[in-house]
Amino acid sequence: MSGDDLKRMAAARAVEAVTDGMRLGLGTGSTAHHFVALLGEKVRGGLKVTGVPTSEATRAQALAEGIPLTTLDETPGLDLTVDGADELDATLRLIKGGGGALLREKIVAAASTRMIVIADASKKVETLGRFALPIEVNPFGLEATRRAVAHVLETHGLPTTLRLRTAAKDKAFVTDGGHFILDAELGAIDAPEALAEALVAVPGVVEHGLFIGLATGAILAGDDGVVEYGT
Ligand code: ABF
Repeated sequence: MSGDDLKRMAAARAVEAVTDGMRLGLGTGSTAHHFVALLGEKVRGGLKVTGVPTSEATRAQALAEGIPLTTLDETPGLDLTVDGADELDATLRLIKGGGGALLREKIVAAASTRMIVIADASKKVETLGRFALPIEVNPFGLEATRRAVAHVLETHGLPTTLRLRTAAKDKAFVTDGGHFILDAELGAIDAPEALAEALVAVPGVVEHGLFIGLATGAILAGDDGVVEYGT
């Protein structure tokens, strides 16, 4: 099966967990895109849910699917967030942010009772870090922040890379929140909790892609079927 088939399989299993009246966090990325599309079919069939999108891209898709939307101001507590991930380990620690939506994704996940990660099984790793860690930074004082982040990462001895726009390689990628992203090729992150703490202490760092203690479950699709972890 193709990677996209696997993502759709995981998304389809997650839709089965959605029941009438649920207040949902709607994730971002290609796997979450399948979830929102399949959820839209259920909504058009009568399922009653509301959703908080984790990006402008997901907002547009959910609106087109006819999924009723709300905000965390109107609905500060969500029942379930379903979102993708770039990597996850055996204790459901994640790296997210490859799609640039990590800040709203983390805010929405933190407001949810449950967070289920949907992904193809190749995202599961022994140790986080093979995927470059996104670090969302305020554009003000970028180089000073970059130097401070490099100091935090010096144990890894690797610089960060400013993420550029796909369409215009000479311009920095700008998140929905108006921030830049530094990507850190760390290879392996032996102490995710300590790194997360050190990064948020850097003035100018808005958020980072380590999601620790947020995911409560995962649905992973591989060639030998769908495996569910947690709740
Ligand atoms: C999003 O989903 C991002 O945080 C993450 O980068 C992405 C995973 O990508 P995909 O589902 O397209 O594999 O939540």
